[in-house]
Amino acid sequence: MSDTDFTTTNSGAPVASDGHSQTAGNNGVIPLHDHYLIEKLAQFNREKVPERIVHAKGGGAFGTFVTTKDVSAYTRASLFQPGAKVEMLARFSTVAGEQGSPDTWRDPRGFALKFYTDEGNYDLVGNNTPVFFIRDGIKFPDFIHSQKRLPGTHLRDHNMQWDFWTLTPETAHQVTWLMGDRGLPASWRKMDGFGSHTYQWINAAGERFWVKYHFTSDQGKEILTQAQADTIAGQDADFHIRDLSEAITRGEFPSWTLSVQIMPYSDAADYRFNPFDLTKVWPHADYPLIEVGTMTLDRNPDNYFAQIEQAAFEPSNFVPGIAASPDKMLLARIFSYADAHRYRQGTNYQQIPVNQPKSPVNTYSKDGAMRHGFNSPDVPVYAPNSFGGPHADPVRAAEGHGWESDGELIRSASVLHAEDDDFGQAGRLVREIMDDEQRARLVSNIAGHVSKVTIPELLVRVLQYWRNVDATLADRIEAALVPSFPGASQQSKLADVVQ
Ligand code: HDE
Repeated sequence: MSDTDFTTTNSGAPVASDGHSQTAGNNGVIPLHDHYLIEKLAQFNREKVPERIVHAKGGGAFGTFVTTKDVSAYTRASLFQPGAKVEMLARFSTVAGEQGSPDTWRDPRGFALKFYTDEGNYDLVGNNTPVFFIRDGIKFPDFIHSQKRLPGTHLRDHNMQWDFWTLTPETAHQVTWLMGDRGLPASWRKMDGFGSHTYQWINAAGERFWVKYHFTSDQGKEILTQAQADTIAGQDADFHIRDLSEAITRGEFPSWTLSVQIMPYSDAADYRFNPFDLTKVWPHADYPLIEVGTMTLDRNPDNYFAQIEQAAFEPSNFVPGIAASPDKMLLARIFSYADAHRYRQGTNYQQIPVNQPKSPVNTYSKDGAMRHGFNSPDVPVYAPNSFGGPHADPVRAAEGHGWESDGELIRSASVLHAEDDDFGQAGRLVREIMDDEQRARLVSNIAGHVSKVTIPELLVRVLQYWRNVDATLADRIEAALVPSFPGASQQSKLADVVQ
């Protein structure tokens, strides 16, 4: 008998039965000291950690990133040096659905990456869209509340969603992406990923650049129509998890080509719109894509809970040569993710194997629940010290110089650049980027979603929201909505009917 053939308690002691509680004779009482019965039931009650408040439903895999080009002129980060190869983890997810919700609901997709570099873990936690709904993190809880469930009925509500979106016009660009094809990828393998924010790269000479990340699927892009997605949602809630896992099992390893847009540090001040506004993209004509390398996923997790449910991605995990930017959303996220992990998994979440760096950890942190890694006993747990403990090395950290921050404390929208608006890029996306078929699906998707709005004055606001994006698009949406609203006709404007 091998040493894995017999059942044990969690403490390793062999157990007498897998199927019988201990009783005093037949039909006798169960003694309190049947601790194996108690251990099994108590462990069962504690199998869950709080699910992610957003991006709860997801899946992922391990792989490698290889830098195939030379971008050392822009960053000293070791993982982006020519020829560098690092292990990594990716997790893909929906945003609003709880655990168990269908993978094929319309939603942006999380595109979370953890690179186990020799300078510590670098986490790039993005989405499959290059922008986001809002540009200030203080609105994030409100935004998510409006996308999830009503407090009374616990039901999702289209009135709530459109109420928030139409009262927050900065959402228009991302809502256009969401209602378009990007909202329903056919497979995580066949969608692009983006860092979304503007980040900062610092090269070995200490020069700073602004950077945006683009991961282009080498499998191409494939989408679902709303009807296909609805059917799949009813047949297989785990459609995307299954697709990724089975592809890797078949040896079909998905890969993405990483390219970056680089903006010289000094361009930001006079650029035509705020380059740190997360609701905007940088036109490629202004800052073309520069190829960096390839990310390949080639290993499924051995244990979903241990390695994916417990994976802790955080935008605060920078490495030397990569830093934050004035993007208010990024700055808010830098607080929020580690806070979420401490809540979900406890203070020593970075000691869980999937979150452990593969580079040395020389911290003065100690103790705390579930600690199992610790410094050798002759290393002091305080600094400064005269007993050979680690000391900070600003040259190695290469924190860069951040950016100029000065002035009174204010609460206001960022300083207006000439093209700081809410609808311009959404309109260009519809008119210049989408083709006819994509525009037709966009109209149908929006009309399908808006047809569930039941408040007339909100419906008028929704029509104006889309008119601000593009008048032709609004006309088409209005025409597509007529059948959903009795009394409206092609002649009588929908807006007149619902007044
Ligand atoms: Fe998140 N987000 N987020 N988010 N987000 C979380 O962290 C948050 C935002 C994204 O696979 C949470 O571990 C704030 C933008 C992904 O584990 C939480 C703001 C983008 C994932 C959180 C944002 C994202 C999360 C929930 C506004 C794309 C899943 C659990 C400032 C650029 C990562 C957790 C994974 C998860 C906070 C906005 C992407 C609550 C405060 C913008 C892919 O901490």
